[in-house]
Amino acid sequence: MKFLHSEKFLDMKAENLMIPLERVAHVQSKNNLEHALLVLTKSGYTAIPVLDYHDRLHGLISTPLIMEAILGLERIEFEKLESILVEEVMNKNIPRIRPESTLHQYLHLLVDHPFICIENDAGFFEGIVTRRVVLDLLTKH
Ligand code: 4BW
Repeated sequence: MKFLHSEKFLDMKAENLMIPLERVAHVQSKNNLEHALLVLTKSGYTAIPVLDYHDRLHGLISTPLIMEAILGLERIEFEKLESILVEEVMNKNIPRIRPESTLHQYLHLLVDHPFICIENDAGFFEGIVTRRVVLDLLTKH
C-alpha cells in the first residue's frame, strides 16, 4: 500500500489500498465445502471471496455459512461437506467497487462489511480493501 501525503484521505482510490488478487485467499464456486473450510481454516480468515475459473467474482463464503449448511437437527453433519458446492451456500449479495472508486464513495460500506471486493470494468476481480488497511491509514493520517 502506498500512502501519498498529497492526496486527501477521502480521495484515496481503492486500487491504491487494495490487497491484490494474488494475495487474497479465495475459493472457486465449484469447489466443495470441505475445500472451502480447509482454505478458511488454513488462512485464518472467517470469510473469503468466491471466484470462477476466469477470476470473476461470484460472492463470499464464510465459516458460519458453511456451519449453517451442515447443521442437522441433532448434530453437525460433517459428511455433507464433500457433497455441497460453495455456489449453493455462498452469499451472492455483496457490495462491489471499481478500482478507481474513492474512499469517499465506499467508506460507509466498511461499517457493515469487513472487506469490500474490487471488480474492474470487464467484471474481473482485482482484490479487496479491508477495514484494517483503511483504519491503519486513518491512524497515520
Ligand atoms: O491471517 C491473518 N493475518 C493477519 N495479518 N490478520 C488477520 C488474519 N486473520 C484475521 N486477522 C485480523 C485482521 O485484522 O482479524 C481481522 C478480522 O478478520 P476476518 O475478516 O474476520 O477474517 C482482520 O481484519 P482485516 O485485515 O480488516 O480483514 C477484514 C476481513 O477481510 C477479514 C477477512 O474476511 C478478509 N480478508 C482480509 N485479508 C484477506 C481476507 N480475505 C482473504 N485474503 C486475505 N488476504
